Amino acid sequence: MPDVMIVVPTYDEIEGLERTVGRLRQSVPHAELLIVDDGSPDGTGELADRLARADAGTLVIHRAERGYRSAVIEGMRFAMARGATRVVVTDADGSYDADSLPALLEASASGVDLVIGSRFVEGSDVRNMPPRRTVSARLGNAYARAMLGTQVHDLTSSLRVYRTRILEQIDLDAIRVDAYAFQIAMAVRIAQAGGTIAEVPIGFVERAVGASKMKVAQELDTLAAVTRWGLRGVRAVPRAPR
Ligand SMILES: Nc1nc2c(ncn2[C@@H]2O[C@H](COP(=O)(O)OP(=O)(O)OP(=O)(O)O)[C@@H](O)[C@H]2O)c(=O)[nH]1
Ligand SMILES: [Mg+2]
Repeated sequence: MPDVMIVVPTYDEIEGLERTVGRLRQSVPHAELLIVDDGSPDGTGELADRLARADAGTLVIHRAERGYRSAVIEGMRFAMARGATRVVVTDADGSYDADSLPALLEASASGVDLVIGSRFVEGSDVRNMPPRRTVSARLGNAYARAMLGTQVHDLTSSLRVYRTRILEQIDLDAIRVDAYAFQIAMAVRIAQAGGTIAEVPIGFVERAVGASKMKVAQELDTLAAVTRWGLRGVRAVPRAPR
């Protein structure tokens, strides 16, 4: 059984999926890769089946329901049931550089429960991010850091490596928020479960193909969730790494 499972949630990613999967498989050949597609109307699911037929290390789940959070959680559960010790989650659009993954896995192998591929730490290489997005991501992260009392600079990155031993201690069904707020909620839950969190610099290029599924509404939802949690005294202070 592979030690590492890469979970790639997809919705209408026909333009970028094959390249992204190819790069991930090349970068971390010992890992299995699971595509979780929610019945994409553009045929992403059929493309995923074709990729899986051609490569024993690529697997697919087709779901009738729709949603980033539930797709990621279903992928995490699949990985845990398969005996993986680490679950990578990343996007299908190729924004997160697959070549960054080995460094994240190294940090994870040293025992860190959540390794975040960070766009906002020394050494990261972010390209083509429109100023509006950079400003909202940086301001949003600064606000979340202040409200939740954490040091993490990129709470909303969707390239992450989770150790399954910490996922097993979290009630994943209790997380009701989605998109960026889901990323923050996972960091909060891991800190509350006594887990460790580290950030590793990555390469990031703003989506070049396909349409965005994340909208301004989700940024506002995230702001509202962080405000709610902060006022309620929720804190995301991870255990210090040994
Ligand atoms: N299975 C599934 N995947 C989804 C859903 N919504 C988004 N995704 C996937 O989640 C990943 C992140 O979505 P993106 O649209 O890239 O979000 P983003 O990176 O914030 O925004 P962009 O600037 O457009 O790249 C992509 O791989 C999407 O295909 C969904 O409802 N179901
Ligand atoms: Mg993206």
